[in-house]
Amino acid sequence: MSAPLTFPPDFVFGVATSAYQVEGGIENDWSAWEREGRLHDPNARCGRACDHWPRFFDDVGLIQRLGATAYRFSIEWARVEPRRGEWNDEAWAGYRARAEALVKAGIRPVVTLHHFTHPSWFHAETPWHEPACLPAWKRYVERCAEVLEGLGAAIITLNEPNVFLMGAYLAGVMPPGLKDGRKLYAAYANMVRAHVIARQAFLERAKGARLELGISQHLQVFAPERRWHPLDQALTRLAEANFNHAFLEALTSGVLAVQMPGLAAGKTRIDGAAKSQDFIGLNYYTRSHLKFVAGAPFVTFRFKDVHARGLTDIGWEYYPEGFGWVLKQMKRYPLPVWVTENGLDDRSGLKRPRFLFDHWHELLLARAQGVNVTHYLHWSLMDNFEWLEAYGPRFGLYRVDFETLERHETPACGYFRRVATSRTLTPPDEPVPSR
Ligand code: IFM
Repeated sequence: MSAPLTFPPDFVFGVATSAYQVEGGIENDWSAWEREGRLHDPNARCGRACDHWPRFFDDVGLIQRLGATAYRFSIEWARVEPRRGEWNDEAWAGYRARAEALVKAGIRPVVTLHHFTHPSWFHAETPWHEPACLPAWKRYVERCAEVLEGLGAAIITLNEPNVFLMGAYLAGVMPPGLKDGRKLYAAYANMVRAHVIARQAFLERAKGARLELGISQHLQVFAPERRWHPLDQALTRLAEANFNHAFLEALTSGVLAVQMPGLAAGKTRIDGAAKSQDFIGLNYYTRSHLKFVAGAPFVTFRFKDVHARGLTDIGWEYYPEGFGWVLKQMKRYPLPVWVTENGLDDRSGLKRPRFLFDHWHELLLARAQGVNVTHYLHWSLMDNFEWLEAYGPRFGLYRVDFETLERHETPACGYFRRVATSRTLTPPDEPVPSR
């Protein structure tokens, strides 16, 4: 089937970042993690990142130049509540001013409330697996709702809770660095409750006005490493159910069901969780191949260059067809789909135009097949701090020189602008090396 090559007039093109990855100067659980030497390079530090906090108002111009009309950024809880119970009012006012500047520039704020990081006190005093997390979170999100009131911002309550929970509670590679299935399930359920609490806080402030709120879910294509092997096949089905769908199902039916044999299990009805999203926020990057290994502490997976296209620079499979596949999977949820992240690590800066073309083509194809995709937010506006990999990967439409902090257009900026403003998908003329 060939896709219509146009985006509808109300389709939203935008870009995304998260606070810790771009703002700079943040002291939180992740900066402590760095000092413990937990990144791939034990000496790597996030530090001033892109210095986006002071440069935000200039960076709005970068977003405008892309023809983008939505900017997804996050509030850093550690910046606004560095010590438990003490607000930093200047930081709150700073977030309000930044959101207002976007609105003034014709860019809709899409604000994430939790994107992997926490104040330094959080895991010791109110960790996700304890009930105490909920009042702490409630106080924080009620203030977020107050500060953003009246701006028409869309809200992402939680970014990739599935990635956070697996990384922080099973693989032990994100703070608090646990490997504990029982705590994992408790944390999973509390994060669903946290979403419900945030929704309530924003509904109260919306005073009847239309609220658009959801989570950003990381969706991967999973495939068995050995196609014929029943245990690899079973693992693939378990990953789809528990990683891709458990959270989304809970926010649809109200029941959180997790079934990860030998790791974590539970089934709980959570008050208020049913039908608690206004859109499905979807983050898509790649496919992984899973292999059952007896006695392995965690899931064994790898990225394969199945079509000989070359892996992306971070080592992930280049697999745009998977984007179409996950989009079509979303038909089971009766909501519009917002792509809240999609991108690649492109260190040459030359591969992104082709990446955009291939992924937008899949998106239009999925739309033609009945998936109501209404937004596409590219990850990322600019190169930034990539968690365990620190500053090696380059996910930005704009290249950041981390010495001078200057931002430079990559060839993808012109291509993004052309498609976002013409709403017509034509192949890029920008330099495109073979993948
Ligand atoms: O940089 C991350 C982002 O914080 C969450 N989603 C995936 C991106 C690329 O790894």
